[in-house]
Amino acid sequence: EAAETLAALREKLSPRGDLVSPRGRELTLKVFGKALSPIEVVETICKDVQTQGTEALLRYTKALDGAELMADSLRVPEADLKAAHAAANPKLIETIGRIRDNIATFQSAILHRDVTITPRPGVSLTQRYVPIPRVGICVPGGAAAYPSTVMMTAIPAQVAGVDEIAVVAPPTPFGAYNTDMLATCHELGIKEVYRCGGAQAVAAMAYGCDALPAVDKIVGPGNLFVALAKKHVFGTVDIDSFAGPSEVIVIADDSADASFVASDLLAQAEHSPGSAILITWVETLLTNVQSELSRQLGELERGDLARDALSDFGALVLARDADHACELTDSFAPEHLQIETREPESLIAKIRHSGAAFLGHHTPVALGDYAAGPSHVLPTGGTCRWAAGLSANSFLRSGSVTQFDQSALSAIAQDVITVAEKEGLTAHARSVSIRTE
Ligand code: HSO
Ligand code: ZN
Repeated sequence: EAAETLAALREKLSPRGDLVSPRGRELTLKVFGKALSPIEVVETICKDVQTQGTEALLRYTKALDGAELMADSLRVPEADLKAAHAAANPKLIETIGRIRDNIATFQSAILHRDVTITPRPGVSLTQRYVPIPRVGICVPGGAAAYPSTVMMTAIPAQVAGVDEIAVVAPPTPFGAYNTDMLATCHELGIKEVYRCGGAQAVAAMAYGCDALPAVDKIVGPGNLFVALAKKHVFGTVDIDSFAGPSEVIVIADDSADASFVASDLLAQAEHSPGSAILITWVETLLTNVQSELSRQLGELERGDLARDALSDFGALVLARDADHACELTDSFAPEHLQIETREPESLIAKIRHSGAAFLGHHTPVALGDYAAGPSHVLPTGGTCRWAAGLSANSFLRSGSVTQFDQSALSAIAQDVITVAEKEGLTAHARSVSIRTE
């Protein structure tokens, strides 16, 4: 039964581009003259921005975000970035500085370094890593402002040595008009910030237009339209991931504090949509967490959102034992995994799939969301079976460098010629024999 509940939740959490909500139907009717699915909306917007450039970007920004901007007011003036920084609470600026150090320390430590081997005399084989030149970062601006997302994407990119960073945020009070977000950009040395969001911003970054030069890779979270647009432009540019609602599985035993566990589930649920799942084999803990949830819900600012998210995407699961809990977790493959047990190290060793894991009673996911060092941009929807979270390495591209001297080439020449002749590619064979005969 536990496995079925989790499988149903997993299904429900995968982003669906073919469904139209009543609000979506109304808006698309107004903007496009007919009801379209989110996928069709995104395809139309991307095509228009690709062929009509800045004009289409501004048109959709007006129609969908209600902001009337001009080609020259799309980019936030540097004076506004400076002013937001000057007006920001000094405590926020100091905090950003400390968090930047934490993120940069971890991200620099894990950065891929060039590897060269000399398997035989006269042979040099290198895998080298070079930064992606220009990166676009999507910062959401709907229900809340996310300065943390600027830090968790831009700092890894800077550590990797990316030359240019462009930030897009929708023209809303929580987006491109949010002074904390703008102050964060300025503190991090980001100069290019654009007032646009949604599929139109993703398309503009991918195809480029007069007002927004094209980037090479687009990262960062967003709503379904942003996610679908990133998928649409993949191939023209690289993207980080196709992100759905945020998720956590908390595994807890009798050493866990029910009030801590409930606070972790609620922290995830307030993302709205956010999925929060407890797996335990201790029945009393499960009941205690349940009553803690009702108690703490009443005290939360976003309590109503969290309550809805818990009933839509939450579960309290009673497993047979610790091994069963690990098995259930592995097949769900959660974005976040929190292990609040006596020996979390022994459990994480049995779990292969999680985007990010947080061990012990003193490591809430919120610590990773804001300050620890690894990025909070993580694979959702079960994609951590094959995808990694964002890191400085996401902004590097690897390439190989090969060099042989003449005697090393002579030693391997016959192998090349044999396979080239099998393939009927005699010019290939000749380019070797001409050097060695
Ligand atoms: N938990 C989110 C990131 C976030 N939390 C931003 C708070 N602000 C996805 O990992
Ligand atoms: Zn979070």
